[in-house]
Formats: sequence, C-alpha cells, structure tokens
Amino acid sequence: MAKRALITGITGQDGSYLAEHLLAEGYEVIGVMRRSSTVNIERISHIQDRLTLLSGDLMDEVSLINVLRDCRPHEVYNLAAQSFVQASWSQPVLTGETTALGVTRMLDAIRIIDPEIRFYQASSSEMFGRVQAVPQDENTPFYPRSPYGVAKVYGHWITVNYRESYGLHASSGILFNHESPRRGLEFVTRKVTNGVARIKNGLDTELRLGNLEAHRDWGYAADYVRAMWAMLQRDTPDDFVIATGETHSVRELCEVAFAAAGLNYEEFVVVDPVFFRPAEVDLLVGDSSKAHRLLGWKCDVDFYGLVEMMVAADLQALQR
Ligand code: NAP
Ligand code: F7E
Repeated sequence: MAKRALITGITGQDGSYLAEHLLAEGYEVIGVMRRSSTVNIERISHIQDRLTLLSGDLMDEVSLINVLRDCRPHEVYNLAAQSFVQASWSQPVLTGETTALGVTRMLDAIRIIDPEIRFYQASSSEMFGRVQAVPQDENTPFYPRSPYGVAKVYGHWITVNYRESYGLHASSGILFNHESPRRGLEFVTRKVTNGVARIKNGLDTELRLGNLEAHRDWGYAADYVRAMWAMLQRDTPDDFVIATGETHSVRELCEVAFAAAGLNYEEFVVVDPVFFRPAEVDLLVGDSSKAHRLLGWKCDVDFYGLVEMMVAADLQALQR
C-alpha cells in the first residue's frame, strides 16, 4: 500500500517541489489549500491530476482535524506560513497566528487524530537573526530579528516540545534560503532575476533594491525538499540545519545575475530606502554537517548554478 503524505502550503514554492519528490517516491499526496477567490495552483498545475487537494487553513483547527480525519496520512509536512519577512512588520499578528500558532493547531490535530503521524516543521535560518556564531548549526542560539523570525522560533520550540511532551515523531528542518524559478517575485533572488529579464527585453530601465550588503546562504529548493523527506524516514525525530555552507551578498547576486544576461548591474540597480528593513539579518551561513552525516544529504546546485538557472527561466518566460 502506498504511503500517504499531507502537505500544507502545497501551492507555494517548496510545496510544489516536495509534492513532485513524494510522487516520485511512490506516495499518495494530499495538499491542503486555503480558500481564495481565484484558483491559485500555478506551481502545481503540471501534477494536479496526481494530487488530492483539500480545503483547510492553519488559522482554523477544525479544518485541520477534518482533513486529517478524511485522509489519514502517514506523514504531514507543515510548509504553510506567512513567509515574507518584510510583510511580517506590517502584519505581525497575522504572521504570529499563521507561522507560530498554526504549528500548534496542526500538532494538536495530529494528537487528536493519530499521534503516530510523522510531522515535519518548516523552520528557518531567520531564527538565527543577529547571529551568535559563524557558521550556524543546530546548537547556535536563536536571536530573531523580525516578527517572522520570532514566529518561527515559536514554531520550532513547540515542535520540540510536542516531541518531548507527547512522544510525537516531530522534526524541525532549519532551512537556509532556498530559491528556484518558482520563487515568489517579492523575494530578492527572483526580484533580481525577473528584473534582469525585463531589462534585457527593454521592459524596464532600472531595478530598485534595498540593502545590497546583506549576506545569505542561498541554495536550490528542489535539493532542500529531499532533506525534509529524509528527516521523516529516520526512526528518531530530530532537528537539522540544511544549507550550502557558502554565503554571498545581495550585491554579488546582482553581479552574477546581470552578467548571466550580458549586463553590468551597476548601470541598472538603484538603492531605494523603501526596501530596507526595520532590523536586518546581516550574515547567514549554515553548517549542515549533521545532515550530511545522518541523512546522507548534500546539495547538487550551487549559488552560481542557481542564479544562472533562474535568469534563464525568467528570460524564457518573457519570450513565451
Ligand atoms: P511560499 O512560497 O510563500 O508558500 C507559503 C504557502 O503557505 C502557500 O502555499 C500559502 O498559500 C500557504 N499559506 C499561507 N497562509 C496559510 C494559511 N493560513 N493556511 C494555509 N495555508 C497558508 O513559501 P516557501 O518558500 O514555499 O516556504 C515554505 C515554508 O518554508 C514556509 O513555512 C517558510 O516560512 C519556510 N521557509 C522557507 C525558506 C525559503 O527560503 N524558501 C527557508 C526557510 C523556511 P497561498 O498560495 O494561498 O498563499
Ligand atoms: O531577502 C535583502 C533583504 O526577502 C534577502 C524567506 O524565504 O528566507 C527568506 O527570507 C535579503 C534581505 O529573503 C531587497 O534585506 C535587498 O537581507 O529574499 P528575501 P529573507 O528575508 O532572507 C528565509 C530563510 C525564510 O525563512 C523566509 O521565509 O535581501 N534585500 N533588497 C531585499 N529583499 C527583498 N525581498 N527585496 C529587495 O528589494
């Protein structure tokens, strides 16, 4: 009998790649979608006929209980969240309700329906914020710098707490930034690669960005979802840092992305204070040696391969 996996956030970047990965592993895949006034399945339309899509919302515990009761999954991947850091300052309470308390709602729903369900929580390197060590690993203390980071710290610790309190098979993946051609347009990598494609095609003449000196450890989303799955295949639940181990600045991102289209970023990038944040995370770089050792995980695509892939995809999309 095929194993059943349930994914919250299936319409998002990671949800789409994880669904592809689980289908390839022979799973029956159920996706939870919140109601919206328009259909929002662009990222999963190519696999839609192989998925079961059910209605549910992290704000509404009864909807989660009903979904679990109806489909009785073996594994739950909680990817849903208000995931845009900048928006978390303008909607801090909504971010807390979804990104923090939503985790407790799902964990309680699991306890009620079937405590044997294995659970994955999408934790984040934003929890490290003002970093207390370089590089960051599973033992680095948290110091979040945004309402989003604070909410993710809650989600992480409630996952650990339900594991310790109730013996749930609950794991937390502390994932560093991961990107792809399916990344939302508001995140800096996609904003830059889409901007490059628009400038190359004469649709824009400049690209307005915020802090060019922030450093991130950027990997490829399709590599990272393999780690999520691997965590739930272990006998023992645990926490893992998933990262490339390399850090690059937003400025370098611009340099590489514009160069991939034969352009010089200095001629097009304009620094605009509107895109600066009230508090910044200056430097992230992860140490995933625990994941290498215990999950056999490593990434296949590096920063340069990732940026070139995203620029090529955005150029192709505009040509279409
Ligand atoms: P994303 O593209 O923004 O997707 C977020 C998903 O959450 C969407 O499917 C969204 O649905 C859904 N969602 C939002 N609020 C919801 C609610 N109240 N109820 C049900 N679903 C809701 O994010 P992503 O990049 O795939 O990231 C996946 C997860 O990993 C998130 O939890 C994020 O915080 C975390 N994370 C991401 C990264 C990264 O670099 N990508 C790194 C570390 C952790 P709609 O389509 O309806 O909006
Ligand atoms: O910003 C700087 C910005 O919005 C990266 C989410 O997936 O990863 C993501 O969060 C950096 C920041 O991602 C612009 O100030 C400069 O330093 O692409 P971002 P993020 O905030 O790191 C973590 C791991 C998550 O968990 C989150 O869910 O880029 N930056 N200029 C800019 N950022 C944006 N968005 N737009 C700019 O114009």
